Amino acid sequence: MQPVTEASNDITQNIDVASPKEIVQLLCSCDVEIFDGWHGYPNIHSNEIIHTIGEIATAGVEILKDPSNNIIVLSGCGTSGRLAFILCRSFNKLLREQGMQECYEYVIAGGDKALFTSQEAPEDDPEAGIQALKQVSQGKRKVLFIGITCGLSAPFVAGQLDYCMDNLDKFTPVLLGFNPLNLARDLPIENWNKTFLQVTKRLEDLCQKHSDKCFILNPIVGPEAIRGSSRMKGGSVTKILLETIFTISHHIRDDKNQSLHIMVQSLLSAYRHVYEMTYSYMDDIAVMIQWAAESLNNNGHVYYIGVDSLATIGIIDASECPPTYSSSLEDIRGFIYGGYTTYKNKEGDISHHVSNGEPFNISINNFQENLIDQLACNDTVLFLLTYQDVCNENDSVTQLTKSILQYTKHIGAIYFTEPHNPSGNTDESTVLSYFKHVAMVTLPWHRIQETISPVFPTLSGTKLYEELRHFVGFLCEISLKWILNAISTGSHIMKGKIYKNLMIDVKVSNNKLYHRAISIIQKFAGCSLEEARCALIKSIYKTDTLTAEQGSAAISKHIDMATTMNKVVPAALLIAVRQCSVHEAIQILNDVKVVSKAILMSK
Ligand code: F1P
Repeated sequence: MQPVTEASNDITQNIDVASPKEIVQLLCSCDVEIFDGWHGYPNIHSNEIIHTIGEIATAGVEILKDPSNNIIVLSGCGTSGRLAFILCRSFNKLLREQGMQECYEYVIAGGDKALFTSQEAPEDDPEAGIQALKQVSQGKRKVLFIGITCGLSAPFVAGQLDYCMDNLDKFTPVLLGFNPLNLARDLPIENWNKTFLQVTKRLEDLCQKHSDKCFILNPIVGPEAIRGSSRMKGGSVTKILLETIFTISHHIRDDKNQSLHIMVQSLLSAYRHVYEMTYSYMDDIAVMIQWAAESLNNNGHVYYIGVDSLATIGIIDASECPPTYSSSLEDIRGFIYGGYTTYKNKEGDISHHVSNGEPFNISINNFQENLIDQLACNDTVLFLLTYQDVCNENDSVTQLTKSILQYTKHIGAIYFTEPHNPSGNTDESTVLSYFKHVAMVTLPWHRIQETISPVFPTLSGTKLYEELRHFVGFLCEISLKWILNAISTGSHIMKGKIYKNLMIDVKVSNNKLYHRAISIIQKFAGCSLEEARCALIKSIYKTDTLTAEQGSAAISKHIDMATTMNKVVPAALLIAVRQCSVHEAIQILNDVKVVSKAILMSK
């Protein structure tokens, strides 16, 4: 059986021919599975999952008692590592505000470069994971380690979990992912002696022996809207669960008598209210998908411009498009006021340390210096703002908006009003008047307040709002994540990148994606696994006759070659479907341009 995270979602079978509004409706129907679950598997509201969330939150409380000697490490690859970064950034800010020492650390395979571009090789390397974990936890007494891998598959995380299990006196390992445990990846990991499934089984056994020392959190949220695109539901549920866990850890430090079960339920319900509210802005999201699609279809660009944490969501959404849609690094980009100083990643400004620094230029200054003069009418610019941001950056947002308007009319804003007092003020309406379209998003604060007030019986009104300001920030971020995921996914669908609900032109840039590519070829060509594998390798080495060496090379060798190549999987598909030569397949792709059309013509 296929892992749930790699399966095709029945809901989105026709998403490739949907209108922008229909795309948003389909994504909405898919995302509800985060809350309602899928096919009777345990979901985020199941008792055992709520219990585990409470247990991990309690383990967090122990760490927070001594933040100078203890740390919480969040680690993952790709999107999972990027979310680890955002979460650490937010909770360290909360610690600073509470006058405490920062103790959240993120680890991302490939280091900070991977926050902006995909870094393939380290994701498949358990030893790299172990080394990164050793480095970050050196000299610490207790470590709560959260290994995030949506597919229960990343070798980088497998190595780290295994290392934690060898050192249980110091580490409390937690595995976070979204497949049933028996569907964890059971394929050999190069240069290592265990599969992910074996590591999972070891952890499961240890959880039974030491129920307060190791945890597995794996609610099932159903297959992704675009097959395997775990940045979507996988990323959202990662964010929801970890924010719930650590918000609780921070709030029960002084008040242990609270019912953990009620706390968890209440916070999760708040996210559901926000999910419902977000998709009620369907028409606004559809307008922005249409704009972004027009830009991508006319060789234009989409730029997200934001302040503080909303900007980080924008930068991350943009960074996921090249690995997900094989798009160029320039197609969709994100920028943040204050650049790296505000971004607060560990390695600071890395634009000077890399050969092509352009995708790493993330500050508004870079946008103003390098891009604004090149803007054209086929570009879309979307501002990501909260009420507070508009108050703080009023003049500069106004100036920038006016300058952009000289070049393009596709300038919009996703604007989060002040939920506690959404009546608005004049500054706000002046700034917003420059945008051609504004999605005015208002969090359902009254409903949220009703849901969470039993958790904070001594607080109400403004006091409750102030106490939970950071949580309100999380709710705006998840709402924005849903909106931007819809815009970037929808616009690539309208560019013809998707066939049914499948990204055919997937980059073969890590082990998981190599196996996904073979399964795509097998499914669409209706051929055997071996025939699909051969077609893929022929496409990678651009040859009709494989040498013995090519045929038997390690998977990592194929990945090394394929990572920098274009249209490897579409060409392999044509080879398998038409039984044609590599040359002919490439010729067809060059003539037809839109991959899904080339495949359709060949079926
Ligand atoms: C990690 C990951 C994804 C990325 C791509 C390759 O996945 O880097 O974030 O989108 O699918 O793999 P996982 O370990 O969280 O399953």
